[in-house]
Amino acid sequence: MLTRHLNWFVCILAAQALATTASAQTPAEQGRVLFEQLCTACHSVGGGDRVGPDLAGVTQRREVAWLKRMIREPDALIAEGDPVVTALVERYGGIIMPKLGLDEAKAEAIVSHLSALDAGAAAPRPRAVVYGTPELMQPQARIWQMFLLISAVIVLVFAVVAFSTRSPREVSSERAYGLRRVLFLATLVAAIGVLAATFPKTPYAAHSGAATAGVDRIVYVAARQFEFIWSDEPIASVEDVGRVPRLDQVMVDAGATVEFRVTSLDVNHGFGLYGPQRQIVAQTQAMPGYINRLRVRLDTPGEYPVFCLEYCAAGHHRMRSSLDVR
Ligand code: HEC
Ligand SMILES: [Cu+2]
Repeated sequence: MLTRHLNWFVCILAAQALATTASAQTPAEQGRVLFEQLCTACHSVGGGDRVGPDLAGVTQRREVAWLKRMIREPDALIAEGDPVVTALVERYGGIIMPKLGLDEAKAEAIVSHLSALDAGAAAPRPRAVVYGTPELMQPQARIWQMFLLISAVIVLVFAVVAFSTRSPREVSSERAYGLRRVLFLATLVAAIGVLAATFPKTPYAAHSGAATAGVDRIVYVAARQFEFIWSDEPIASVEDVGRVPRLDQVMVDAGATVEFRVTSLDVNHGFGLYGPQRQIVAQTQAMPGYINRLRVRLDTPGEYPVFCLEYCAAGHHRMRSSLDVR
């Protein structure tokens, strides 16, 4: 199991490491780009644990030499039985931090970025996202009651039919076929009617071309194992991560129509947007090589959690984010 995880991560992350070309100015700035490209999928700084530990304060709780080794060759540290790493591996569910093929200079750059964050010198930290236990609130409760009601009706119909055929009965096949024809035509008329009534309301017409009429805000979302990256500009590849400014906290005006442009940097993910009462509001797939547009008007102020809706590997349950409507 452990080696399977390891292989998995090494594969994905080796590809990401290859794609990395760091040519930023100061070591801390170079470290920031590397960190966003290679590490934020599993680590936040001050935003809570992800697949790996929250790295806020890590430069204060560990020696620099140890940190650099951990960043460069976590596999060797683990193999040596380093007590700190051994305890961490146990705490983080046996998931082993991958070796990312970084050289000394890059490891040093990342450590200087982390030190700058710990010194409070750099950009404001992303706020910790805290989720309460999801409760079965009003919308779900109503859907559940409706489901029970419809199920009861179906069971009732089956029961009536089953009991009505207990003793043999004469049935005119001509009348039965006649009834069938009537039912078929009635269903057909109803289906065409519903289609005709709702077809003009589909949002797809507005989606054709580059039309953004009626859209107040465009938000780009790039999913990857195991995070959602938000931006006001497109993020199409791992190289864009760290270069294109990220939004740590997405704020949307209540009543605004938002167009999410959703893609993935690795495997398929699901972009599931939930409302303040934890009811699902909208969802689309996040697919590598595609940009899926999702338009939603967000009327109710509150915190809208975002969860990955497609099992995407071992850290899937950690793939959560949120946006604020005010
Ligand atoms: C695939 C997920 C993953 C990625 C990517 C990853 N890490 Fe880790 N990291 C972990 C896990 C999990 C641990 C906990 C130890 C373990 O289980 O191996 C960890 C532990 C650490 C620790 C020790 C934390 C402490 O409290 O002492 C540091 C430092 C660290 N990682 C830095 C980095 C940096 C820097 C990068 C990017 C270059 C990175 N990690 C990329 C998963 C990851
Ligand atoms: Cu997932």
